[in-house]
Formats: sequence, structure tokens, C-alpha cells
Amino acid sequence: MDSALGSLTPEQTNFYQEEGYLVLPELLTEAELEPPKRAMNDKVSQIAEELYGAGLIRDKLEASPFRYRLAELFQGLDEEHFLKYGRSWRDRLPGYFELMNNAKILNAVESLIGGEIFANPVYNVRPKVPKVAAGAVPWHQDKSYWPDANANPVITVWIPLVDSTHENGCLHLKPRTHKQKLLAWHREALTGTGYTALTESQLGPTPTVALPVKAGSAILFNDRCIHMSTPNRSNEVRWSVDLRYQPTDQDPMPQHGTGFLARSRLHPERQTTLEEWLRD
Ligand SMILES: O=C(O)CCC(=O)C(=O)O
Repeated sequence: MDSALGSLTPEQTNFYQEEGYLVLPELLTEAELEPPKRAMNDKVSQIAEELYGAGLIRDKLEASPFRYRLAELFQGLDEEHFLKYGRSWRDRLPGYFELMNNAKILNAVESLIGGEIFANPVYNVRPKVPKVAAGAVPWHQDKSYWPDANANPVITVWIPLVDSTHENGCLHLKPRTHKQKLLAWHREALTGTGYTALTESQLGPTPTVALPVKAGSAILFNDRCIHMSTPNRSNEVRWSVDLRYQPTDQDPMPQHGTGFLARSRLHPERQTTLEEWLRD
């Protein structure tokens, strides 16, 4: 593989700095999405076993395709059954580590913050199933989840594992809002999961950009950039991950978990191995 794949052009870097986000269409190949998909599939199988064991389902739907199975498993169940597993997942599975260390992702991030890259502890696998209110994420700035961290230029890298569309609830954001301060947020009470949220009046005049993208595309955005996602009105799961990266000399936010050294041009021998990550 060309070792520079994913590196940004000066125009892309400028776009990110000015607009607060950047879309990299189909950055990852199907083969590169396989390891995280396997991890997700394993978790879905584990959930199917539990639902079956509890007598909540009569069929584990083992032959159902990745994009449908989780939605079908919960089709006849209540929202609470789904939320028992969390609105997003942060399991330590090798497939996620492989994705977070993908050279193309790290090359893109390196173009923005340099070659000393820390993978922030906050990464989420999002199984956005239809009909669960918590699938729709209200307008917010990611920084509202770590208001006490110092001025980290945290970069979110959002990647769908199936095509993300208007129908299944793609990401929407407000360009250039990353240039403002962190806004006062509240905890919403509609989804039962307490997302941080902004009121309509805080959104300002900036037009919203909807970002439907193909599986394997990456949407990079700044942690002050206002964004949200719409409900999933399809019959499939909108699978996605949101990964986060920052320079190594910034607050590692241990209160959110354990991050890891994803890339060091100065000390490559110190980069975290899979074994270390699984142990921590
Ligand atoms: O995946 C989504 O629907 C929302 C993602 C999001 O809000 C985030 O990554 O901060």
C-alpha cells in the first residue's frame, strides 16, 4: 500500500481548518472494514444468545446479513431491551484496535496535528437501529463531554460501515461553528440516555450541511463543531464508529478511560501494541 494514502492535500487541510470538518469519500476499502465488522458481528451474536437464553426471541437469526440482523433481533422488543446494551459500545476487541491504527486514518490525522498521535479514550461503536429514540443524536459539540479538558484540538473521525443516508440517519453539521467557544449545554431527557444537547436558539444562522456518505468514508470534525444525526427511518442498522485523536502533549482525559499512543514519528518503538491495549 502507498504509505502516504489518506494524507491530506493543503486544500483539504485548509478546508478542515476553515470549515471545522472534512469528508474523505470511501477512504477505507471493504477489506479494511472487515475486522471491525467481525467484532460487531461477534457482539451481535453474543446479544442474540442472551436474548434467546432469556426467552425474549425464538430465533437468533444467524443467517441474517450484518446490516439487518441487530434491527431484526430487537424488532418485537422494547426500547429498554435494546438500551440495556447501551446506545453505543466501547468494547476492547482487536478489530477496533486495527481500525484505530489504520494507516490511512492516521495519515489524515497527521496532516492536521503532526506525527505524535494519541488515540483518545472516547471511541464509540454505534449500532443505530430503527425506532430507538437514542439513535438520533441531538445538536451538540463533542467538547461538551469533556469541558474540563484543556484546549485539545480533538479530531473526531466518523466512519459508517454501511452507506449512511438521509433515510437511516446520516450526520448533519454546522460548518465554521468550531471557531466559537463551548456553548452552555443541557442534558436532554427524551432518549433516556442523557445526551448533551443545545437548544434551537443556540444554533445560530449557519446553514446545516447533511452528510450522507458511502460505507468506509470518513468525516473528520473538530470537537467544537456543532453536529447531530437524524432518526433511523429505514429497516437496517446504521452501523458507524466515531474515533478520536489528538496530539500526545494534550490532556489524555483518563476520566474517560485509557487511550493509547497510535503513532509516534519520534519514538515508533513506544507505539501501543494490541496486547498492551487489550490489557489496559
Ligand atoms: O453517529 C451519530 O449518529 C452521531 C455521532 C456523534 O454525535 C459524534 O460522533 O459525536
